[in-house]
Amino acid sequence: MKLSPLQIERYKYQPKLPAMLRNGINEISVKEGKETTSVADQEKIKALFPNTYGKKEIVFEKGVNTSVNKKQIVGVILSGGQAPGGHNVICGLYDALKATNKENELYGFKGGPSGLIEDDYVVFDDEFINAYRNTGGFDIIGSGRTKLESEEQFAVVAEVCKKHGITAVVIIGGDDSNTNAAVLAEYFASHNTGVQVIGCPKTIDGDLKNEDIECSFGFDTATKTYAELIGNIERDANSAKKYWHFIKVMGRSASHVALECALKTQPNICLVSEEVKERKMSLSQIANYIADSVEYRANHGMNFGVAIIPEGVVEFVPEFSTLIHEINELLAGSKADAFNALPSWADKYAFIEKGLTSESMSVFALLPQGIQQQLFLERDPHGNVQVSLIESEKLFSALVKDVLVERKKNGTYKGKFSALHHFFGYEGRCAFPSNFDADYCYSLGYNAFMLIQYGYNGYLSKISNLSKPAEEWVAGGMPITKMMNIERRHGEDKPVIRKALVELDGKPFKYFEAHREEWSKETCYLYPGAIQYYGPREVCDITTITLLLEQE
Ligand code: FBP
Repeated sequence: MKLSPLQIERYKYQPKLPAMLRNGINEISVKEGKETTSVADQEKIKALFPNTYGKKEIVFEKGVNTSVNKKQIVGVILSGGQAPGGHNVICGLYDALKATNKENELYGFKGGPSGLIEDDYVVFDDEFINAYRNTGGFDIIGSGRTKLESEEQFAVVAEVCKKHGITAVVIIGGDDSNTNAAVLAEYFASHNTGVQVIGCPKTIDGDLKNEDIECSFGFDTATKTYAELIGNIERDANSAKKYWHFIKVMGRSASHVALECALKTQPNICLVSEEVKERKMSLSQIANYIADSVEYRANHGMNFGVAIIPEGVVEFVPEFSTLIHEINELLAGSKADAFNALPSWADKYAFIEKGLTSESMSVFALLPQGIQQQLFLERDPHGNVQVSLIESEKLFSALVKDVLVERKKNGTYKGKFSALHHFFGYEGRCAFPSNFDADYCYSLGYNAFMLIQYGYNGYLSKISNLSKPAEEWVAGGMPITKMMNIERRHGEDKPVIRKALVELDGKPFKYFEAHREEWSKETCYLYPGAIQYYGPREVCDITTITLLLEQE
């Protein structure tokens, strides 16, 4: 197989572990802390997790390894969307497992959680693992979005584990996957299977974080990749001085990715979905807000700019969510067939006009025709509008254009507005992990094995103090139940890890808020450039501005 020069070099990179994991397996001891309680709904969570609730938080430290040396056979799965560093979690897990006992084995279940149900696996060896060290992607075993959540599935997984003598399962995933990891851990404990479950926090969206988990892996590399591209576009905009660039960035729901990219590149505009919701902003308020920047800059000779739009923003616009809800109702069940049978868009439009409330119809009428059609044509298997497919970068540029046409008529705006559109998502999910993610992920995997070795079940691998150099990181584990509360999901009360949205009183947003007016008027662009893997620490190893601000 032909390899790129960077890939060859990255194979040689030795990820950095926290100091307490560096002295060799025989010198890793465990220190137990206080018993834990869940962040909310303690009695309910305790009742749902009688065997795994309330366990102690732990940290590792230098000392004599007192774990029982039995043969371990560990299964690992990757769950959900790709995130840079996933391969290194598996490499760290493998290295710790083999360093502890050469007889230990690591099974990789293929294609995500479904691999565990279908018993589709590979057994890793050195050659296999070495080909994936410090590389991006999840192609080592693939990933998937099947949810492991029912008793029937758990029973099948228990059988698969029994068949191979598996002693522990490591689930690398986001908030939902780790919620399910906790439920599986409880199932295994209550059925005396002896199988342990350990989770690892993954997602480029950055929304799996809380007082214990400082950040999910992949967020650092993905935002660095997008910020490089946004910075390049800013420089192009500032060179050509003739385009407004509307750039949508991934983040299914939370705006952490958009906010971090804004902190790194200082664009003219960055929408933050959580603020849109808090301030109950309408589409036209948002369009006017962006148009104010376009107008000011045009009046000062700058007919160019850059606006970052978070992927999930439209769902946070109250009037837009109402519209989506009404459309879902309008086409529920067999009504969709009647709609689809209508011959032309004009007929369909008349059908829509009859079915929507006048408030929603006026929102619908504002939308460009392409977006209107998207709302009705691209629907998921349950018939619901697929909000994530809405091209919100095009939506907002079209709405801004309409506002500017009006302002031109009034004589307040005299500039030229020419918009270009971009969507940065998949570009960042499989990049070579930054040094931070390579180190963090390797540590998460290595640490996950130490949790297994010391017999913990239902824990999340926890590495903290992440804004400091890796040697100062702290390795340990936290019971997943500590992060849970009860939320209403699909009409039922469920124990879940709370998704972390951008906090409007948090330091990252506050910093952005304090500077955005200046950024919207002046050209304050920052050009972060490409991720650097070799060179001074302050260029290569520093993590996100979000984390630095949160921990300053
Ligand atoms: P995870 O939450 O599973 O990590 O995935 C996040 C994400 O990358 C979002 O940013 C994006 O909206 C979504 O996945 C895309 O999903 P898909 O890979 O199914 O297209």
